[in-house]
Amino acid sequence: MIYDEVETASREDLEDLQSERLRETVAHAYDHVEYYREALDEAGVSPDDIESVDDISSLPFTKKEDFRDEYPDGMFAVDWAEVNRIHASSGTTGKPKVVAYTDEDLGVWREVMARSLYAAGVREDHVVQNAYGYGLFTGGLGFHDGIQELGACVIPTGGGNTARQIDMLQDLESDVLCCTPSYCLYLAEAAEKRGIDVRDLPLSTVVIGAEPFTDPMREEIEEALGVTAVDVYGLSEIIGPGVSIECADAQDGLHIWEDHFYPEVVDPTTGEVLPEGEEGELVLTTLSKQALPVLRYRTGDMTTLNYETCECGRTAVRMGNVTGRADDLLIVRGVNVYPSQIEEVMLELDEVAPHYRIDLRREDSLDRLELTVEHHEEYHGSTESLREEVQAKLESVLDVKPDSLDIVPPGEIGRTEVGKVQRVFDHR
Ligand code: DLL
Repeated sequence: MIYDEVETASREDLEDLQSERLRETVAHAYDHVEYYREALDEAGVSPDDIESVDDISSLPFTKKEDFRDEYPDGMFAVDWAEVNRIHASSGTTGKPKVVAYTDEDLGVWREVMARSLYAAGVREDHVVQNAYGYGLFTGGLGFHDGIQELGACVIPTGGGNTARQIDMLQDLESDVLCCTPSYCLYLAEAAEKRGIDVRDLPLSTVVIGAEPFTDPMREEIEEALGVTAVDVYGLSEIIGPGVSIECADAQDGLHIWEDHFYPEVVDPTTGEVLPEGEEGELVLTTLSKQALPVLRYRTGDMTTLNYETCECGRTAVRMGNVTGRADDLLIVRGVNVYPSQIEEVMLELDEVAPHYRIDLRREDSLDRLELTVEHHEEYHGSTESLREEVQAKLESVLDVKPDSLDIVPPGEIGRTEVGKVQRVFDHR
């Protein structure tokens, strides 16, 4: 079942639409954003050179730093009088990235969010609890508008206040919960402490995103809450949530709404465009944004693209689940380690809970990799033998041996009730 027929458009029709919109977007950016005028002039590209999406690789990339350098409104392509809403993404250092929407942009966002929720299985008669944070973060209001556009009922709980979230799930019998993957686990745990098993509640779907997670983590969530967990992806610079989502039918890659966002996958080091199926950094170009057109944005997120028609019938290209970012890479004593590798190992073991932290330190000019992981509530065996088991598994996957591995009791590792979870702490 499809929300909008564009989701099943032929590649030819889609590319015609994308080409027309790309031409408009490049001209709009060139005419109204000094940053783009200079970047295009420097690259020797005129908007008139862009005839179709095949010409996109001649355009320069936009990077995170460009947003910071142009803080707060240097990337805006419309006057403030036309700006209807502002969001901002905080980041860990420096100024936030401020993003703007015209009334028309907000309409597109509502539309792609409604489309996304529909693909996830949400229908008009559903009660949808929205536990993404409201405010400058795009999660709360992005979901809120989409749920309403679809005609479902939104419960705007926002982030945190877990006791009330659980009451609402129980008393209002929410069908769908929208929140980060880490919060799903936190909620299940908090409910259990109150003697409530979320699996017994009517909740059937969670729409999870805003943080990377691996397949074993998703299985853990589906099991703990007794739900289907659908992966939703997006970023503030492009629009917010709603760039892509898995369909509940196949759960096999996230459909990118290509009539509004043009994807490419590039080699993160050279910037060279990679062939279909190869893993690289996702680069996105907005095709309809008015307040903030963005050309070839280096998202930092690692994924693949698959143009095969999905078994759900949608032709919209699918991106792979994002398990990490290009800059997640940890270099420990010269060896590459990705946090997702560690997560996969930890979650493969039944005795281990899905809560872990990674600490990196430097001692006597040597890197130290320290891991802490909780054992499951039901695990009553010896900590030492479990430690040996986890260590052996980690060593078979990682090219570097962790310097310490602590197995701690359930609840020892700090939980994130609001916002995005942090699992890696680099003290070097
Ligand atoms: O996190 C938008 C969002 C809200 C997406 C709610 C999904 C649900 P930002 O705060 O700008 O926007 O962060 C964007 O978060 O570049 C990815 O690194 C990461 N991210 C978002 N969704 C996923 C996902 C929102 N499904 C950054 N899987 C992105 C993995 C994700 N990482």
